[in-house]
Amino acid sequence: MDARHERIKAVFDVLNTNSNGYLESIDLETAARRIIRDLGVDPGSAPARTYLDSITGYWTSLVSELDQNNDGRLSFDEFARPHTPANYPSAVRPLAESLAQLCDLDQDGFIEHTDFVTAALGIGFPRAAAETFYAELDTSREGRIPTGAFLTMFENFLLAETRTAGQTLVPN
Ligand SMILES: [Ca+2]
Ligand SMILES: [Ca+2]
Ligand SMILES: [Ca+2]
Repeated sequence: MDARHERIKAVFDVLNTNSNGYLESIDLETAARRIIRDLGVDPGSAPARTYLDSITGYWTSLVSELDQNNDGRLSFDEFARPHTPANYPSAVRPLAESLAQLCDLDQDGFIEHTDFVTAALGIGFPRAAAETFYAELDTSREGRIPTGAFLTMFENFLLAETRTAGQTLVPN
């Protein structure tokens, strides 16, 4: 497995909270609701609703293109395929943008350290890996990263062929 697929597998494994070998809509929704709760965002607020809608859109897009046996769930091989440069703008970028908006609680254009780590923990990553990931991104050591850098990270994480920020999320 190359570095990119290792990262995608790490995401797949933490999102597959019931460890049944398949990603299902409930896995993504559970993680999304955990992130919203842990960030202390009102679930009825606009950023929370936009984020949940983007999760639904992301899932619908994945399943409609990839669920070849129509069982409503995705194996890792099915899940990994749409994360390509051609599919990213329509299938994945809206999710990245809504997550950035959600995590920028005070809407100042930056994602603060604590909010980034909270979101990473909500997805299901271990704290140590989340902290290392954050330190890789906060190159100016300000304790916050611009949302634009967050979006670049998200794209690189899923698309870069080589090792990139966030490789520490891959378990040894
Ligand atoms: Ca599952
Ligand atoms: Ca399937
Ligand atoms: Ca902020």
